Amino acid sequence: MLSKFLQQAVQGNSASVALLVDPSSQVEEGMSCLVKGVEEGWVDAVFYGGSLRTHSEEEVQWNSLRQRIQVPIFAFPSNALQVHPTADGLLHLSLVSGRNPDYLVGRHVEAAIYLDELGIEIVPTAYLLIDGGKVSTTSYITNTLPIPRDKVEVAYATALAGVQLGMKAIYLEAGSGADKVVPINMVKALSSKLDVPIIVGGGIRSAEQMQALSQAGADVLVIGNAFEENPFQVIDDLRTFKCAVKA
Ligand code: 1GP
Repeated sequence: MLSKFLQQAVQGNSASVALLVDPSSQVEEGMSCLVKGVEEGWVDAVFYGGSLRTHSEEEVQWNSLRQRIQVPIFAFPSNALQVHPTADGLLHLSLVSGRNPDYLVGRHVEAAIYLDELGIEIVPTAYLLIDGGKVSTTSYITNTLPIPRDKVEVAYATALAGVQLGMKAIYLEAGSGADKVVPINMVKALSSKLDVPIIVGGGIRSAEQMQALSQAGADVLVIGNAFEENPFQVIDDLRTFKCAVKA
């Protein structure tokens, strides 16, 4: 289901949108907005995951998502051992922008047999952390440096290496709650040269940013913090973004 979702995203006129639900946060407040966003066609998928797991009622949260929304829920975990058994697919992230073996392959070894037993669809994904204007949780936790914003060639070579190693998607990550989204010229450069779906996330807070990233060639936009903070505003922005494309 995940590769089909990505394939459809590539074929669409504009970027698909995934809302990121972090297990460490209470989603209940935004749930009705999420349901509305899905029903009205503004939200195409849910990505589920985060760097920390502190929510004791995670199973309740997962079941509630499952019952109330009709779009796929894909696992987007910092550790694949955290994948929910009924997830519709796994973005299996390898942090190729960093040089920390744990996040390049170590965690993957630990989770390999578990994932095999789950039988979940896995999409190997090159995860590139790009400087989003402040130190991100990912950078801190993984002890890796993001790619500087002006190093488009470095980002391209990194993503290309991922593709050459067999990865089926690229995730350009400015970091959760980033001050600045991934640079538009970087998205443009990578999307024009690489033949794999490009997922972009981190700091997306407005319809204008969605529009600009989509026009630059992003296939999937991931929105987390903004939705947690003001779900009504995000649904409005998604409506603006998606309606502008249709017009
Ligand atoms: C984080 O890219 C996602 O992994 C989403 O970022 O929370 O800033 O929207 P935000």
